[in-house]
Amino acid sequence: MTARPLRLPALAAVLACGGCGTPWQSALHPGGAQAGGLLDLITIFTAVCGIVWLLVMIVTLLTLRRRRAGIEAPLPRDEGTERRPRRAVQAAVATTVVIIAGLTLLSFFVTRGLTADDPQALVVRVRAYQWWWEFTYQDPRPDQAFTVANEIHVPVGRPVRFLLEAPDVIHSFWVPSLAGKQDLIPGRSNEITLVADQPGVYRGQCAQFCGLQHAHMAFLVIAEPPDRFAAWQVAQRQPAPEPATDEASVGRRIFLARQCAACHTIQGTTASGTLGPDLTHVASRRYIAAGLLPTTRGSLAAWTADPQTLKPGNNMPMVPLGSDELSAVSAYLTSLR
Ligand code: HEC
Ligand SMILES: [Cu+2]
Repeated sequence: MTARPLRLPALAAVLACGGCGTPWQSALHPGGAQAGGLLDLITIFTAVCGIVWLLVMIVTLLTLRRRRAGIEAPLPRDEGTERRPRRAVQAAVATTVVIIAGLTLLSFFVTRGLTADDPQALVVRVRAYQWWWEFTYQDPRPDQAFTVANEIHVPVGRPVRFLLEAPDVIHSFWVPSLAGKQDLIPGRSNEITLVADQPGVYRGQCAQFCGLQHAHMAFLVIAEPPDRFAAWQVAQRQPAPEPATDEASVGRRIFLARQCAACHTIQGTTASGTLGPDLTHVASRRYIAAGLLPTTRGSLAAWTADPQTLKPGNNMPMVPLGSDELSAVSAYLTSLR
């Protein structure tokens, strides 16, 4: 990872405040080298093109004024009067070529730096589904790998390589404050690498229309110091905690007996479905259903009771539960920290 942003302050400082609130979600508010490099490109392209536009407008206005004042140049009659406009056109063409070549080279080198491979990188496999994200942290020791959904943690300063897959339709992985977009395409694997230079919460969003709930396909990237990241990793590798109350253990029994377990995995139980998000530590995440609702006992209960009203068309069916059952299941889900 050698992409070092110039950190051009000008445009960024003025425009970034659209993304000032947390979590960050703005290409004008970079939190890492990749997004910084792209912001430099945006700034330089905008400045250069803005200057060119201004010059063209000035020349146009001057020409119109000359016309109106009746001092329009007569049709060129001989070599002498033609020489000046010809020189001007030649100079304009040469400048255009130089500018376009310059911008092309610049964008080539900046974007090439963004994809540089790094053996130190943390590797995370991403699977985008209609309409949620599955993240599997790879590990040389397979028993250390673990899976989460819709929220990832990354260590500040260490590159993270995302291996992008899409089992259903085309999606696009985009965390504007950390990197550019990369599509996830069925039958093909793409990659994107990013580094967060500053701790913070960054919001990502599917950036390729992928069906009814495309707009509800967000995720969070939480960048934290390496020791806190390591602690998070250790906690996520643990199996689900044992229910601490009677109600929660009734909830677990219902969860395992009903269809839930066919679609969801909860490590440490017999639930090992893979059609829906891994719920082993669902209550440790800030949102459920890909950014739709903050994680509270109430929202877990509401979601379980009627996922189709909250997120119409999503792939979780309504599983009929009595109110006591619902209460027990939500108690159990809330205990999955
Ligand atoms: C047919 C498969 C299926 C069944 C059965 C099912 N779910 Fe789901 N569940 C899903 C899918 C798919 C999602 C993701 C929906 C989305 O966000 O688009 C989901 C999401 C969830 C979430 C939110 C997880 C997160 O991290 O966003 C919870 C909680 C949940 N289900 C609980 C349950 C419970 C409890 C039951 C049983 C009463 C159940 N599910 C039954 C497929 C299923
Ligand atoms: Cu999508």
